[in-house]
Amino acid sequence: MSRTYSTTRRIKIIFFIFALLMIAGMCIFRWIEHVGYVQAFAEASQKTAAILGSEAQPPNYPGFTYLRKATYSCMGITNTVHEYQHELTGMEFVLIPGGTFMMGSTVLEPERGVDEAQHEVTVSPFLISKTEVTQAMWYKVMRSHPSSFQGLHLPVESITWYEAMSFCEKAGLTLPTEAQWEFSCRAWTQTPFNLGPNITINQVNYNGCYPYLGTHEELYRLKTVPVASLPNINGYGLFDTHGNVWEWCLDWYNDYPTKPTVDPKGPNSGSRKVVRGGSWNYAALDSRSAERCHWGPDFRSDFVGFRVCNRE
Ligand SMILES: [Ca+2]
Ligand SMILES: [Ca+2]
Repeated sequence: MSRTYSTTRRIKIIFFIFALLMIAGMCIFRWIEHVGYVQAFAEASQKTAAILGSEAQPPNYPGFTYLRKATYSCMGITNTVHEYQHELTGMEFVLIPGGTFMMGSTVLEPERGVDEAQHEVTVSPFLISKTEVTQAMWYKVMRSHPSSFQGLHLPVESITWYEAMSFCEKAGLTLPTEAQWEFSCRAWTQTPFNLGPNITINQVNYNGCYPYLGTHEELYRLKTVPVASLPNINGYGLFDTHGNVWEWCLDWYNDYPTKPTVDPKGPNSGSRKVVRGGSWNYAALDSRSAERCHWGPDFRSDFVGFRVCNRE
């Protein structure tokens, strides 16, 4: 009896040690992976800063007037960019210098989605609007008032992906690709938000009943707010990349590629278009820089709008 018992016990101990070793091994692997991502970000950031620093003359973009050189700092990262005004709409754009970054969330990010696997992406320079498209801008181009919450400086919403594309066609613009959206949102940060590891309801218009990693109730505004009215400017001078309205992207939704890509535009076909950035009625976790959501291109709601980019 005692021999049987001690054999069983020995097996249990061996199994326990084996399990401990497995867990320790996984932790070390995840840690090494995380450190690798941090280094990749830092190297890419330095390269891009060097490229921009060597560029004396701002490039010309047809349909845009050059405004100024501007410097923005966020999370200890400083970016100097050129800014332009779109002549037809009057909207201000930032020239995002482009570069190579790790798109997606790190394995250590709380509340991350399974579709946010980190992968290396290179984006070429592009112009992106500093704010979501407002109702005033929409009216200027489309001569209609489709939004549920009415106000000229509120973001336009209740427009389908097709209607957003129709606005773009008429204005000589386009939607950002998902990669362009995340690159300009992050501005080289790798924290869950471009403002840091967390956000507050005073900075971002999300559903305050569901703060990120929080248990206490916060303010819930129940509506959109005027664009650029909350202190959430990011390291590239963009407002409301977190919250207010979700933003349509150009891409069909699908799993990310696993290999490094250059200027990815998503799959050739699909049934749902990517939206990014969360909104006034979604939890703070949905505002994370890496968060991906998707709806059919004919979906319409008072929490989905868009921002715009220049055409190539
Ligand atoms: Ca937004
Ligand atoms: Ca998601």
